[in-house]
Amino acid sequence: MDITASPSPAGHLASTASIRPRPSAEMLSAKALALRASVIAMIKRVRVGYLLQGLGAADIFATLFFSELRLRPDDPEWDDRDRFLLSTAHNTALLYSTLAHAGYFPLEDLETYTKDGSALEVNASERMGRMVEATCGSLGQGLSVAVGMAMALRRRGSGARVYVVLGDGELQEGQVWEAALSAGHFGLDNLCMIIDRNFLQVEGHTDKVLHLDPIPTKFSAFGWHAEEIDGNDRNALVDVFARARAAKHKPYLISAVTKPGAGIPFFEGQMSHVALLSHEDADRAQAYLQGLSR
Ligand SMILES: Cc1ncc(C[n+]2csc(CCOP(=O)(O)OP(=O)(O)O)c2C)c(N)n1
Repeated sequence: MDITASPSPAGHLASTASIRPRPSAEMLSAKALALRASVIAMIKRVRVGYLLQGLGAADIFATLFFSELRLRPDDPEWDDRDRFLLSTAHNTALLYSTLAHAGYFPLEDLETYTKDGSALEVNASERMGRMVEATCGSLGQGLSVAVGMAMALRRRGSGARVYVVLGDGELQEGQVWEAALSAGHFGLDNLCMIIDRNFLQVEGHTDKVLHLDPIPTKFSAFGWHAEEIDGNDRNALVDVFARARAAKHKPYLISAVTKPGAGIPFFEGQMSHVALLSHEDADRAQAYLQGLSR
């Protein structure tokens, strides 16, 4: 699991991660299924929340946390851990499910989601401890934090990498583009940004609010490696993270096109930023997932 790093001749960090075998498709499929089941159980309890985004981004989170990120859940403060930031901070049914399934805290704690006194707030905050590297949620700030972390890690010769997930609507914040310019300028090849490209924001479809395409072309022009992939295709995600890890001299942008509600056919394609989940629909979804896990 450990990584070491040494400066490359070009002065950029070459992170020589210990070679890890490709994760099995079955393992990642089981993790994604488990995350979706936890998201539904959590939103079922509170009846309303970030259900569609949680299901939509489950394959990204499964691939990141169970294949890509170098972490030590039993030692969250490990200096050379990869840093993970959820810039929108609100997709927390999914984030907390992922952290619990990764072993950061007991699965039973998910039952305290949004309850008074629980650290599992609707918006993730540093009250969670190191699992939440920075309190984000004022949209547009996460990439700036990630750029600062990537620069600091590079300066001290760490091979750790920084991963930041942004919502696509978040790209409408000007601060994102200032940070993108800096990351390109400083050639931060230890930085990987994933856009959850679900075309969904509070006011409706992103194209109706402020047209965003072509996202990769825009980031390429800012000095990034950039590509768009199917964010619900775990094989494609494993591959793109490998390309990002190997890429040099530029930060890496992955526009991951996801389906809101992915994995539950009767939710897929619904476009509600905060979804109401009836007990009947929750039961149906749970029965559907149980059928898949048999
Ligand atoms: C600066 C700022 N403005 C407004 C909000 C309120 N807000 C929370 S989530 C959200 C929409 C975000 O859309 P997107 O990034 O696409 O996330 P998704 O809907 O896909 O989860 C808004 C406007 C905020 N948190 N911060």
